[in-house]
Amino acid sequence: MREVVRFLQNGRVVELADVRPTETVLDYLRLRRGLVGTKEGCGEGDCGACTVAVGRLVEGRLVYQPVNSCIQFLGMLDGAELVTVEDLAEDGQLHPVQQAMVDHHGSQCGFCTPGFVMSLFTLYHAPEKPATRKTVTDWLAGNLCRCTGYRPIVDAALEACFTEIDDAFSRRADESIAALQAMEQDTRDVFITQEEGGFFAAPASLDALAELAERHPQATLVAGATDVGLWVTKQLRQLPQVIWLGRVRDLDRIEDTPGGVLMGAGTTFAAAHPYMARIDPDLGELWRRIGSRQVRASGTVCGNIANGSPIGDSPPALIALGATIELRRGEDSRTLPLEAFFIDYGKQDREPGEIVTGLYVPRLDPNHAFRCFKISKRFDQDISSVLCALRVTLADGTITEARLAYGGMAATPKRAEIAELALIGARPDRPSTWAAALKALADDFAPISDMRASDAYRKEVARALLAKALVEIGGTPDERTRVSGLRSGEVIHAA
Ligand SMILES: Cc1cc2nc3c(=O)[nH]c(=O)nc-3n(C[C@@H](O)[C@@H](O)[C@H](O)COP(=O)(O)OP(=O)(O)OC[C@H]3O[C@@H](n4cnc5c(N)ncnc54)[C@H](O)[C@@H]3O)c2cc1C
Ligand code: FES
Ligand code: FES
Repeated sequence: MREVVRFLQNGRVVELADVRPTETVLDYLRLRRGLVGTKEGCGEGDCGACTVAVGRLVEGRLVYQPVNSCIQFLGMLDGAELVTVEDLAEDGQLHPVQQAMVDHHGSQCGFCTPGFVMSLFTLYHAPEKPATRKTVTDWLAGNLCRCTGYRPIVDAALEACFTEIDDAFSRRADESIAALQAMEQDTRDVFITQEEGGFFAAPASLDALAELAERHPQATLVAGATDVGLWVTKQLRQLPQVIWLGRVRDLDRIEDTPGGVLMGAGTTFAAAHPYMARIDPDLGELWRRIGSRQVRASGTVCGNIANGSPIGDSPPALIALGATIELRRGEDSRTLPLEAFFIDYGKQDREPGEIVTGLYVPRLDPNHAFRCFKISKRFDQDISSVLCALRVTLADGTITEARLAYGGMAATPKRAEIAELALIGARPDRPSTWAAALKALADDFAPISDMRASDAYRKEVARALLAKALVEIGGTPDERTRVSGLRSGEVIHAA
């Protein structure tokens, strides 16, 4: 058992014994360390003013990801390298990304600037990225600026981030990797006790996690904290007992198997992105539009499922693909079709103390066609109003099986079972044959009106998206369109 959290900063290992379970990295930096370069804007992962870089080993390589420090708990830094805006300049010389921001007038009031700089730092260090404006705008979608305007910032990025990597971090990379490897080899479970039974725990193995979760069924499981962080910063909830999944060995494994993709519950959206894009370009595009770089770097796919939200982006698409989920309580494991996990609003098929351990996403067969579309008020970094995903099995152009799932249309992500039945026997290239399926959606769903969309809008969009999917599937290859304009197999930089 280890009773301290350990991370690397500025080439030295920081050890902390006094770690409150939900103390954020931002509060630690600003309030405890007096490092006020990292700013607090929204406190909910939206604006990026609080962005720091977190370096971790990925297959022996040091990879820096942008992270929203306002919703990241301090204990989650265990085993990682933390880089803040104060760490960048070297001997009075600005880092290349800082200098480019100055040269291109990328800052006015300056409040957002440290966050942009840290996102640019991670882009600077990213390997093999296409030097395009699209790469930059995707990378910066999680950083908002209210006064400069984005063009000078994008210009700064284009100048600074696609050159040879040469800074203090690249020069001491071998030492940093050695320090991170040494931390990785410490396989003791972390357990930091608080008053009145509280704790921050970071078990190192799946067995230890399962045992701990069973023993403390009331504890909060935390994966990437992109939901749980907001419970603390926005709902001011007290979470005295936290079990963080991020140290569990191999829980972040992801692999292609002959039939599909197998991922552990620690797999982030960012890590899963290239795998999902290889299943289908629409899925890759959906993934790219989930949150921002910062959110995708921390948020996990299984967290997006376990939270039970009716508007999570991944569940409808994964349900349409026929994904299955794996759960474990104590020593007992079970597997469920993903749709069976969602019982009702706020109610999932998960016992107290039970953890989601992984997910299996089948690949498409040659006789399958798949489409999925996300409708949100803002294109990037916004929650869906409606999400539609369709997988059909075709024989000689006729649908023999359909899996049609929606988000934002019911209290849970849900299959449109009546419309699915109506699709059987229809031909995507003959709209008259699927008119009944469009109509059947009214029997499948009675959506609500809320801040994102009215019930009438949701119904209309649900029909329109199904029609769009069928028109695209039924068209000739030349006529087929994809929302993003990506062709099959084409992926924008996903690492
Ligand atoms: C700014 C912002 C933008 C976002 N945009 C989108 C978006 O566009 N689309 C979208 O779908 N989502 C979006 N989200 C939400 C999305 O990031 C989360 O739903 C995320 O996927 C949750 O995963 P996590 O690892 O962060 O989970 P956490 O926040 O750590 O946990 C979420 C819930 O799942 C439980 N949990 C986590 N892992 C497990 C497990 N293995 N077993 C059992 N329970 C578990 C936790 O106890 C908690 O109840 C956004 C979030 C933010 C902050
Ligand atoms: S303060 Fe806005 S994302 Fe953290
Ligand atoms: S420079 Fe003022 S918010 Fe960006």
